Amino acid sequence: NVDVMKDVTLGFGEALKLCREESQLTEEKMEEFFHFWRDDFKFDDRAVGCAIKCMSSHFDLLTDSHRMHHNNMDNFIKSFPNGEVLSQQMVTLIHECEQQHDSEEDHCWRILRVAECFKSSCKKHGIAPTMELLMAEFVMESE
Ligand code: M21
Repeated sequence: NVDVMKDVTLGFGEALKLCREESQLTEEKMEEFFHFWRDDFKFDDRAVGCAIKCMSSHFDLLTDSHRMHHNNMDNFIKSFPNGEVLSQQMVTLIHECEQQHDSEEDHCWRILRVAECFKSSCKKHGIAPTMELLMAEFVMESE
């Protein structure tokens, strides 16, 4: 399961380059998307939320109201090896986080809060990938 989350993170992270400019996210703030899973990652920069919004739109994962498109998210996760073992759980966790933060009207801030909530839910459920795994795979992919 942590392997599935690793693959989804790296796949999702491929959109970061495309989204830097529109989200005003500097490389020093987030060099690579998988740093999202670091224990010291700070959820204090609105631009990170804007980047996740842009990256989600790139994969067509948002509805017109900038909430998760359940069906598309399910299919996106299933497009990774063994994604079907995690897709429904991830959709549920993200949806629960969306409900907790629904009153935030700014899309970038709300999505940042949802992402933070999602990260802590994943840790609670033992499906967060380890930094070691992510780094190792990232280095392999870029070689
Ligand atoms: C998908 C792999 C790693 C993900 C990190 C960010 C996930 C945050 C999900 C937010 C989706 C958009 C929610 C909109 O309310």
